[in-house]
Amino acid sequence: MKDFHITHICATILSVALVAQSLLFFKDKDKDCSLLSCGKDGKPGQDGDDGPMGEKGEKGDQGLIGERGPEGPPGNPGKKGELGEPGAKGEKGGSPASESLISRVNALELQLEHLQSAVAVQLKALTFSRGTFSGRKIYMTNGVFMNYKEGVQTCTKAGGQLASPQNQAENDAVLALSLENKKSPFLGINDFHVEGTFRYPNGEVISYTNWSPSEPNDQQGNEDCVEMYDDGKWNDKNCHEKQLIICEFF
Ligand code: MAN
Ligand code: CA
Ligand code: CA
Repeated sequence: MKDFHITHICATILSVALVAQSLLFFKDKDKDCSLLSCGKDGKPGQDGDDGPMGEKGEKGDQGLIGERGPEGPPGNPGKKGELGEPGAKGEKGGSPASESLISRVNALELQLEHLQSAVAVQLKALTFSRGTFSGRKIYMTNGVFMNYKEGVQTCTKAGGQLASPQNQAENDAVLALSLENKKSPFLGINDFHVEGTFRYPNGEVISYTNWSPSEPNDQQGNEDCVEMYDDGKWNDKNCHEKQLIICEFF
């Protein structure tokens, strides 16, 4: 009887233990707990500390083109360009030195042409109102009347000399200017040194003459200067008279 009782107690303990074990391992299908351990949800916990910094992300897409910036300083001069194609073979000529001289002369000739036309234009403008020209000589007047000595000084001071025509063309140019001014000019000719021998202001004996008939007559022994009549002919005249002053520049 006593053995039976002990056996019954042991059997009961064993069965209780089995039931408890099965309850512990039988999980509620919705919750991560066993039927014995599931209870009511607790209060939410506090926020945890910040986690460690993540890894660097991938490079993003390229941005839009920015606005044009201010102009920069000028750059350094570029490098010398490559050598061009060789030119066609020229005609047989002299030495290389003479060839370069020829091209230089050609360039100078071109410059000379430009210069000549530029001078021609200036001459036209310069002589438009109060001047005429012949060859390289330009004749100008300031319209003032002076005696011979004053006239020589005025023209010399201006960098020229009293008009001294040395050929028909120059005589015509002086005549044209005197007719414009309607006055007879003094010429740069005198016989101060030797009576009857007329010279230019530089002392050279004159090489061209255009005397009026019966001139020079040295009237009253007192005519050592020369004027031009309105037909272009010359007359010896008293140097103290006041005549139109025409200067020549060359
Ligand atoms: C006349 C001529 C000239 C002379 C002048 C002087 O025209 O006799 O030879 O020079 O007078 O005014
Ligand atoms: Ca004289
Ligand atoms: Ca005279």
